Amino acid sequence: MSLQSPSSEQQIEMLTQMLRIREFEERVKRTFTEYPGVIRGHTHLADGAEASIVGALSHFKKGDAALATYRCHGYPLALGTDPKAMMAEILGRADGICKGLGGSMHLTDVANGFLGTSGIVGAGIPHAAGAAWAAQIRKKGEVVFCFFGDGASKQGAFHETLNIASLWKLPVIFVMENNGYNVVTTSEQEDANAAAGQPLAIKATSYVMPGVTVDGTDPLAVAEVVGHAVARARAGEGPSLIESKVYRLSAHGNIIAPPGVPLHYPEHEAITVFGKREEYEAALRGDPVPRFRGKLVQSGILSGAAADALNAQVAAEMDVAVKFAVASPFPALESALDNVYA
Ligand SMILES: Cc1ncc(C[n+]2csc(CCOP(=O)(O)OP(=O)(O)O)c2C)c(N)n1
Ligand SMILES: [Mg+2]
Repeated sequence: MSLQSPSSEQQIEMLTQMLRIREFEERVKRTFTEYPGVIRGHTHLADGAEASIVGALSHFKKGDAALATYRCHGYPLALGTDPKAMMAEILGRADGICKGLGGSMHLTDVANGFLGTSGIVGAGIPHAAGAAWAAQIRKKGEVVFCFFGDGASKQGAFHETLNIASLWKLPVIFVMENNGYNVVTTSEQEDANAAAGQPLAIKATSYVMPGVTVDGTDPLAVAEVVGHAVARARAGEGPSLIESKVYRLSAHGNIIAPPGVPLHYPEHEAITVFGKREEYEAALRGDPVPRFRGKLVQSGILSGAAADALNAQVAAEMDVAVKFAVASPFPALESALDNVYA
């Protein structure tokens, strides 16, 4: 089945979303030094994965759902969650999207189809199958986008879910974002010690579904393969597995510092821990955000001036989000047990 290529407007929208994600996360990073102590939990950034997130979610329609891991700021931003409410959530404030009770690792925005995230590696995968089962029962052609990391593909939950999703032909698209790292384990170590079979998309074969590896730094390439998987799922033909190859441009997560202690993200672990300066610098040269911007300018889809204006507009939007979040009050103490059911 042939897919329509994204129009110029759609490509500009993709770039806008990629820039918004990058700028938002730059603010998260900067907030650690500009407002020391205001972020009290862990944050995990997705810089390097913006093209994968935006390319995949370019097929999201109202009624669809998405779930992700703790590396989760990009998905709700791409789905329309207000960055002010997201930043307030990360700062644990009452105006946060989860009223300040979730923080960075537990962002949820059901109204926009973002069903949630988890700090437990692989936890969202069976949840996605549940949401897809509900969609199948509703019979409206809705699909579920399930994002997780390469490390999560070694969890039992991944294998059990792919099995049942295939058997029941659930409308779910499993997007494994392979960023080459699993906290302090590199791809090479994973390949040798933890992953029986490469590329990881080969796992799909065991569960009788399509499995494709794609360059996750190219939003158009991701949109193409995910588009086929979405069409298949909407047609009732079942799930697919996409291995989207990205690169983790930041450290695994921030280091939690006590309030008042200035904190910088360390130079990326690829250099400081693994001694992979060349690998890191090559990944920086292929940074998907400036690369896609350059591609649109070069092809005449966007003028240089329009691209600069877009950058400025997005930066201003995210400055407002930080100011809003910092000014937002903390939740009332009595709300601490709200939404606790057991
Ligand atoms: C069940 C479980 N086991 C171990 C951990 C510790 N842990 C946190 S992140 C992580 C790495 C996961 O790697 P990957 O799935 O590739 O995601 P990435 O962080 O690279 O996006 C691990 C092992 C955890 N949070 N949950
Ligand atoms: Mg990983």
